Amino acid sequence: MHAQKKILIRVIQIAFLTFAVLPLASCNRNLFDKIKGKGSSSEDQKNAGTSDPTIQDNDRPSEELPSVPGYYFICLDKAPEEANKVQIACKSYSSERKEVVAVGLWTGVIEKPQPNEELKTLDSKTGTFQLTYPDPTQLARVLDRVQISFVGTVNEQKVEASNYVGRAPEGFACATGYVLVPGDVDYAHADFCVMKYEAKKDWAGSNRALSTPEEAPWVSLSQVDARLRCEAEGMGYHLIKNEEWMSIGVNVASKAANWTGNAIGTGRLFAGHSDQNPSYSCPASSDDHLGYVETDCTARASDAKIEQQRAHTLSNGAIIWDIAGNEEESVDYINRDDKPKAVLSDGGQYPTATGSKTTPLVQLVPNKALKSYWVDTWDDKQSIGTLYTDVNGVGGALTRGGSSQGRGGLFTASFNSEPDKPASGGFRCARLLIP
Ligand SMILES: [Ca+2]
Ligand SMILES: [Ca+2]
Repeated sequence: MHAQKKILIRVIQIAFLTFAVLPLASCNRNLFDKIKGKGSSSEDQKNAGTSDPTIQDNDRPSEELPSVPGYYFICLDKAPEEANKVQIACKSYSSERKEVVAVGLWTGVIEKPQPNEELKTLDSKTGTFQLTYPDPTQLARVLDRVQISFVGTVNEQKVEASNYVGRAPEGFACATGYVLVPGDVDYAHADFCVMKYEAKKDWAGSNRALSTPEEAPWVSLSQVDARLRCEAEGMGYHLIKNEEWMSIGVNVASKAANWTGNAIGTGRLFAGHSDQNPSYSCPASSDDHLGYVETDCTARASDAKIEQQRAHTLSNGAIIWDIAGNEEESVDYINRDDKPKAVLSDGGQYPTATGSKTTPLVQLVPNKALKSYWVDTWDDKQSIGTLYTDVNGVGGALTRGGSSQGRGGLFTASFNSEPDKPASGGFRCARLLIP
């Protein structure tokens, strides 16, 4: 058996050496080293100004993400179903970051072999691999040591490429005001940075979109203008995409600490400030423990309605504010003519909604088939949020999350805004870590 393993690894190594594009392989780490450089270290965060909480102009990230012409691949590790196994799933993208279908041979090796490591190809069509470790404690950062190569065709073009690691390196810190979100193999498929708070206008006159706890959210920008404000922040910055929103959502919902009963599915998922008390949106607090407002915008540590908690915790420990309530938020997604259908007489509950060809329901809310912890009958009773769609041909710009007025829940979705007209809520910017 042991000899067979050795032979298998040798075969994979030969395949790799035959097809790999080694310069691209070393590109991964250079890329992240470069990203780590500016606006991300704790030193930078200290220098960001203690007296003035706004981000200074010279803190604007100046590094440029390398452009990769043609096609590339991003690989992520999946949460293991068994403690000593990790699966790695790769997706192929065009340089415009559009997902594309790759047809060909995927091969994988472990860069720094360890005793008893085995990289098994589960599906060479989709680029899915599995590693088995006798000792689960060896699993940490395994993705960094895996190199996967691809030779085949994408859109009928011959392609040879290696993978980008979709996980940020250990110790990576996002720019001031942003938090790191673990990518999800079913959605964003790579780690990314996102504003910790709803975007705030820089009243000092720069017109920049800032992520600070102070001030009320910047509202009433159209989706088009929100997109421009985010892109003006620098290379890689953009209005949050729906798949990034979903990556946050499935991560938050999978954490017991975000449920009022402190167990997944027990009680309610924190619904944010959405009870009309007060009946307007509020600034956040620099103290993550003060996640409640009542009567006015004074930040409080508790509330009779425990589900009104505004601060959600991600699996990496990062805290993100107001994703479920306060102001609904524009995301970079439009579906005007083929909307999913909500049963409005049922309050837009997800279990009675139906997806469309363009927007399957799973793009708005997870299901059991996708995430084993999910229960498909969950609805507003669990405060997961609700769906609002108008007739086709009207609006179509997607907003997510509830507002101080109601519809609380981080999976709340509405397709009613016109892309170029002022949206009723605010917005949030995100940043790609990889091209
Ligand atoms: Ca309240
Ligand atoms: Ca919000």
